[in-house]
Amino acid sequence: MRDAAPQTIYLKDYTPTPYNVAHVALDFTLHPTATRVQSRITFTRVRAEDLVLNGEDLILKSLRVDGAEVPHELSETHLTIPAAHLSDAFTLEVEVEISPQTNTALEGLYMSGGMYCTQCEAEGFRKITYMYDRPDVMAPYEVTIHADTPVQLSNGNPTAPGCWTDPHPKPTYLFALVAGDLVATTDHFTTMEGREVTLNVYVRPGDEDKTDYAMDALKRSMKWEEDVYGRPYDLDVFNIVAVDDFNMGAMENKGLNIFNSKYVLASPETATDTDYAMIEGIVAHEYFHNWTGNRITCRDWFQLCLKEGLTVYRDQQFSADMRSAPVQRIKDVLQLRARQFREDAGPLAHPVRPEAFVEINNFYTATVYEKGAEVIGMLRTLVGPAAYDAALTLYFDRHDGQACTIEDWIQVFEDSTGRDLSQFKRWYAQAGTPHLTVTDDFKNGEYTLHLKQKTKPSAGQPDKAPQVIPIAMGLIGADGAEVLPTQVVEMSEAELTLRYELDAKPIPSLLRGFSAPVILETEQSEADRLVLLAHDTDPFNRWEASTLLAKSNLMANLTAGSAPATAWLDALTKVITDDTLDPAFRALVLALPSEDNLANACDAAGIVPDPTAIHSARKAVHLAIAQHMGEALPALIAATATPGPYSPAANDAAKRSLRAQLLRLQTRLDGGTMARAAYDAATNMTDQLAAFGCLLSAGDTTVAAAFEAQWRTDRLVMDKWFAMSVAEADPDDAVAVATALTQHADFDWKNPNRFRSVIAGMTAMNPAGFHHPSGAGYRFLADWLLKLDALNPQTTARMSTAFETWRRYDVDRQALIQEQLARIATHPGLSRDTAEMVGRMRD
Ligand code: 0A1
Ligand code: ZN
Repeated sequence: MRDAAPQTIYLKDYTPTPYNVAHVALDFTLHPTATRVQSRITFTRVRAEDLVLNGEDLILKSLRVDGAEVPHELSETHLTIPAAHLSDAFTLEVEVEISPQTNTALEGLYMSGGMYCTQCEAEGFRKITYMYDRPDVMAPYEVTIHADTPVQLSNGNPTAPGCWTDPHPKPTYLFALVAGDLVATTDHFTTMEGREVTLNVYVRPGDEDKTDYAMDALKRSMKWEEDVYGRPYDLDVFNIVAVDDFNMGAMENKGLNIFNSKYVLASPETATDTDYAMIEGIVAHEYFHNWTGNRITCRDWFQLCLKEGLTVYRDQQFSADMRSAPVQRIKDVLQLRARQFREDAGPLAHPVRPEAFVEINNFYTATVYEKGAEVIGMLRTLVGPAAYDAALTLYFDRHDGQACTIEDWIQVFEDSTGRDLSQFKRWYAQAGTPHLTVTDDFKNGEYTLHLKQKTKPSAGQPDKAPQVIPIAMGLIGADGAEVLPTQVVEMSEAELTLRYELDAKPIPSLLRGFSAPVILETEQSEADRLVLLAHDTDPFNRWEASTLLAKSNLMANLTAGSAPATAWLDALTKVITDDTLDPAFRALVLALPSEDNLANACDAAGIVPDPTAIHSARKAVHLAIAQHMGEALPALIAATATPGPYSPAANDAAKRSLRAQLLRLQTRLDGGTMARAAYDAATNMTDQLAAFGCLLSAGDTTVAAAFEAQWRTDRLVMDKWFAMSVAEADPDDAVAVATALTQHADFDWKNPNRFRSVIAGMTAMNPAGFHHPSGAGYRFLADWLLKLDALNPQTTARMSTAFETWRRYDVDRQALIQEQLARIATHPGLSRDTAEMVGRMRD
């Protein structure tokens, strides 16, 4: 393993390096097990100290300083050259040997399906050669690749075959190299400055008919970045490469973005609408990093949210502009609550800017990314859109080419707006989701709202100070008319009272557009929620009202076996059948809170969640909705068909998403008759997969084999087949189904996508199966984590978070989970990544 005694790294210990790097030249001679890397790095001295460079799993072949051999020391993780042998400016020439083929961790230079590729964020470069592998050391690069592959790529502009020059100084984590048998789809973009840019999407031969959408998304991203942020592209080529074996979604390497192939490849027959939307968002995200991340990078990894929060915020803005803004916002908040609120409420809670870590790869989290984006959104709400634009312009002007901190970021806003944002910075420092409790009162023509904020203690943070919460709010009359249009109230103390002179008691519509990532607790009645569902002018809060109604009806079913309230079913049917509303919005209204969400709701209400009962309650409420809709259900299924050729555009996708929800309901009534017809008639993967899921849930015994026979050779579609087969299994059979799938000839567990399909198909998509009282789900997860950990610590550590909610459950389940966590923690040779995660979850 990498490190015998894992060290904790602290933000407070940051120190700049004693040497700067002026230039990096790399020469690669590629070979699966014996790649040679020659580096020529020029350094300039800042302080007369030893030169200590990172390097892991490298075989050193030669080392020279200004052409001469010098004494040096090697450890498992570092190369040290004593200061006495170094001058003010010198060139270090090193040759190392590495073995990409045996690099199963997928960090550094590795092989995927016969092609060479790299992943250097966060600390992968140290597995390529000796270097300061940290983001604040930036240099221009020159790269030469010798290989017998048809294509050889690196960062920057090509100067000759296999030769690349990147003039923009960059840190090691943005270095990339790709070589293999690849084919390109090529297009062009002319920037606002008149630069002609060649755009390529490289894929494996046979996949070239699935690149159009990624290319289209790239061109739209480049244009949007110019129109909205005024930022043009800055090289002559922009390359995207699709790779099958990849730990994450994609990587923003300068001029050479590397993508998990599932976020590039799309055809109507093989990709769903959700895939198309993800491709659009991720292509944009990686492209936007060129300014927020690459041109302006992070001083150290504690500042990760500087690039990630801002870039997520920007890709969300982009997707909102490309599609329906309210629907995008609802989906972003659903994600935030499902992943980030869950993280913030458990043992893995950490601030948006953490202050300590053992393994930085464990901090590419929903908190850094999604809560980081919410913090930017709150800043924009507080200062206003024009001031936000001005601050961003100042940020780009002031910090271009630098490695920055959150302090630099906030300073830009303070300087451009004159505001004191010192209290706002708490959003970066305090972990946990604030609870905002609101009570109201109406007396003698005065309406009063009392607001209180409180954040629960979290690991290392027993007391939390009040944060600045922008609350976008309006007031609605009992008749549904708006009596106060949206205004933004700033709450900066623990308590706040608001007063309004009114004729009658209104219904408050708080946190419009979800203006802050907080948990709102109100005493709102079901009747008031029905008024908001029908009349709120804020689409987010209309949806929020529907979610709260669904939740209370589900909770009533769960705790008392009560049938859903007729008033809610009537209101729901009215919204779902309202043709004036966006079908995507109606689909979101119809989507009941997830099983995990309900488990959390139980926990919040002081009830120990029973995953089996939650599963049944959701089914029962689904059935009640279907029965209540009556004839409207099949009529709407017919009306939401999208005949004609498939288009991934938002309008058609919206109809398909509503139709998929309706088909789910219909399946509860007819046992799958209509889903079978839909399956047989499907001409695109969105419709086919939706019907497939319905049929599996109805216990159809033939559809799985038919789907498999149809798609056996398509690895991305087969990932869906694996995942859906586990997700839709009866909870009592889920472990058996998943276990059988791990014995399937195509279960390549070393491929992170395939591994996730089956393992997360269980842990995330079949919670009642995962939390089965037998504990078999927990054992299944632990078995596979231990197996993968020896090869790929990063993905293992990430997937261990399935256990993070263990405290919610009953003592028996708690004991069963603890048993598995202990088993993992004490496993000999456990990776630093997994050890840190499991350790934090056990604490
Ligand atoms: N920076 C990339 C995601 C990424 C992060 C970490 C990785 O390895 C530890 C790989 C990719 C992004 O935000 O898209
Ligand atoms: Zn990113």
